Amino acid sequence: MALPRHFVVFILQLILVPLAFNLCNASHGLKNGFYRKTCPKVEAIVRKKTAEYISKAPTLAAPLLRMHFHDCAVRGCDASVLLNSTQNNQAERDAFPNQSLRGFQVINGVKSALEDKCPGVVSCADILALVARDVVSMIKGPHWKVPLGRRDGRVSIMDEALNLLPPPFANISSLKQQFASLGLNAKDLAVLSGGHTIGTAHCFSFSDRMYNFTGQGDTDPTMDPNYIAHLKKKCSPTDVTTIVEMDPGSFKTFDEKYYTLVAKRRGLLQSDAVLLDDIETKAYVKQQALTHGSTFFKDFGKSMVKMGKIGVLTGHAGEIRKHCDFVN
Ligand code: HEM
Ligand SMILES: *[C@@H]1O[C@H](CO)[C@@H](O)[C@H](O)[C@H]1NC(C)=O
Ligand SMILES: *[C@@H]1O[C@H](CO)[C@@H](O)[C@H](O)[C@H]1NC(C)=O
Ligand SMILES: *[C@@H]1O[C@H](CO)[C@@H](O)[C@H](O)[C@H]1NC(C)=O
Ligand SMILES: CC(=O)N[C@H]1CO[C@H](CO)[C@@H](O)[C@@H]1O
Repeated sequence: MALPRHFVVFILQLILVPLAFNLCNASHGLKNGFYRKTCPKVEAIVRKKTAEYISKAPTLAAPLLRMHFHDCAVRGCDASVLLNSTQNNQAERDAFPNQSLRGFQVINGVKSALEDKCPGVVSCADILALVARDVVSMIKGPHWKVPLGRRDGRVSIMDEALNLLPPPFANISSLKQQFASLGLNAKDLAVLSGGHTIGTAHCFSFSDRMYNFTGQGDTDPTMDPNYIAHLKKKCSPTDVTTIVEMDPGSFKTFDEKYYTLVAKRRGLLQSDAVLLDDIETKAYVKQQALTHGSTFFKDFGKSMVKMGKIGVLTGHAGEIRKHCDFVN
């Protein structure tokens, strides 16, 4: 007896739709232990190689954390930030906000160590996520589990980095909006800005706050005037080379002091200061300042995992680059 045709179709749908859905899901998700069979020692190799660099040059920790953010904010976490410009294309890393990115040699060093042990297996995008985690934990910050399985993109466009990376003078509404478009909420913004507890900024990233805030030769009224006086001694109005510690005194240590500074109106960038302009981000800053960062480390790991999932390529999308500076 033949089954009615629509019944067969219905049964097939019952079987195929969930199957297709599962396949889709599997190819969209990152997971812990992604390389368990293909490169079981991946995390140990990354950590060892990264430690070699950081022990010689501890200040590389900051730009390596920042590099993962700059990667994820443009085209998702697909290592597009690492691609070199070519004759026909200016890549993200040549955009103005990338001028001060450093540490590309660390990523390439880690990549070649991995290519020795498991050639063609571990993506540059996963390396960026692991290195960012490792450098933070090496300078006394939190440690978190990094879900893996990202693949590398083939496209990198300078203008996208110019348009998508938040400028240091961004106000709170545009910061919230930019983060929201990445799937990150106001709390993530307050938490991830805490990355500015390490590293340095060039004078030009905040000189308008000291010398020409509204174009009238004035200063930013939201900044502690004593701090402005202090910064003016370090930075002349036209200085393009000097760098200043973002968290003076502990810029090489991942701690919670960033929030104490911002709460005291001593956040270095305008984008730090404006966290006090929104109820939610202000509450977070005040709370961490008051409680000596009671939840900051845990929050940071959580928000970094969330950031690390932005727009990832998985499954058969993209490729596993052989060299992080170039598409295959
Ligand atoms: C909220 C929006 C953000 C803005 C507007 C911003 C802007 C900046 C700017 C202008 C600098 C200084 C660059 C220079 O003058 O050399 C900087 C440095 C840095 N940023 Fe951000 N950033 C933001 C978010 C983040 C996030 C989410 C992270 C990581 C979780 C991060 C990590 C860093 C680090 C570690 C440095 C120091 C780099 C070094 O020492 O070379 N930033 N950021
Ligand atoms: C990629 O470009 C950088 C400069 O932006 C250069 O130092 C590096 O050598 C280039 N990479 C390769 C493999 O040519
Ligand atoms: C924030 O900055 C954006 C972009 O520069 C601008 O369009 C907007 O008017 C500003 N908002 C406030 C409240 O100043
Ligand atoms: C201050 O900014 C205004 C407007 O952008 C500009 O015309 C002026 O030349 C600047 N002054 C200084 C001292 O840079
Ligand atoms: C590290 C790096 O590649 N920096 C580049 C950033 O962009 C400027 C141009 O704006 C290049 O000169 C740098 O080489």
